[in-house]
Amino acid sequence: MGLRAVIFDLDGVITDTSRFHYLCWKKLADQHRIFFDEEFNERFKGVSRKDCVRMLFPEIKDDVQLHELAEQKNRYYVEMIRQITPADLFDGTRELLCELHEHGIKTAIGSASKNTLLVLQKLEIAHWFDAIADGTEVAHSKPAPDVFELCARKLRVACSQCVVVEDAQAGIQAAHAAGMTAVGVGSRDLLPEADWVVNSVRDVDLELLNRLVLENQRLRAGEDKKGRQVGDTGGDHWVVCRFK
Ligand code: B16
Ligand code: MG
Repeated sequence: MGLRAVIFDLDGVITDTSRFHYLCWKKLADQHRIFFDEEFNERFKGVSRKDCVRMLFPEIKDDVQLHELAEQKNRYYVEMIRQITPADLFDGTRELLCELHEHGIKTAIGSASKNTLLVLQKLEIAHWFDAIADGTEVAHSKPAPDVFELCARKLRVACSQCVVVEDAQAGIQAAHAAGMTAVGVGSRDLLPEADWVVNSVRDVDLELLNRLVLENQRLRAGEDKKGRQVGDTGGDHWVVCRFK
């Protein structure tokens, strides 16, 4: 019972690379005179490069052409992430990881990005995690549960004892599809399905994560078998009973 592992999304959760992804898609879209803005970009968060390029160019069916466009975007992105340094790690990440490790909680990175290792190397934090799973290792990207299930297998922890920290709606859905608890980083409007929403990792601590896992485990155990929404008591906290 209780929390045993925390899986962190990479882009947009522990560093601001989601901004870089946006700027690179925007550059590509502008070159092709396609409208692209931050609202449209929300749909790209947590989604594989291949799926993003299909969304940006829905009229193009030729795989070779789509692949070349995706490669172009990636060249822009790789160039941009060269500038990342350890100072680009979001505030609170190091402290949270230390707290988790001190209490024997395992940690992992679960990212859709095929550039995950490069970004972790630039941040100099790859060795802080017990496991890393990324877009190079899974067949289906978020909202499919694959990358988080792979993290759980690598950590040898049951999915029900994992919390995922995510900034993308696709990532929240992937966590839930894996049977994990999901903490959203961002706004409740954009992450309506998250079990809890925070502004940043600074607002996350062991006590919160443990409480959310226990709540979901109680729901799973059948305290509310009706599959209805269990609203809460106030604040911005509400739990969706998914375990029907
Ligand atoms: P790449 P995450 C995701 O990373 C990004 O949110 C998403 O915008 C990007 O398209 C995807 O990685 C693939 O990235 O082109 O580097 O393989 O949020 O799951 O850490
Ligand atoms: Mg993300």
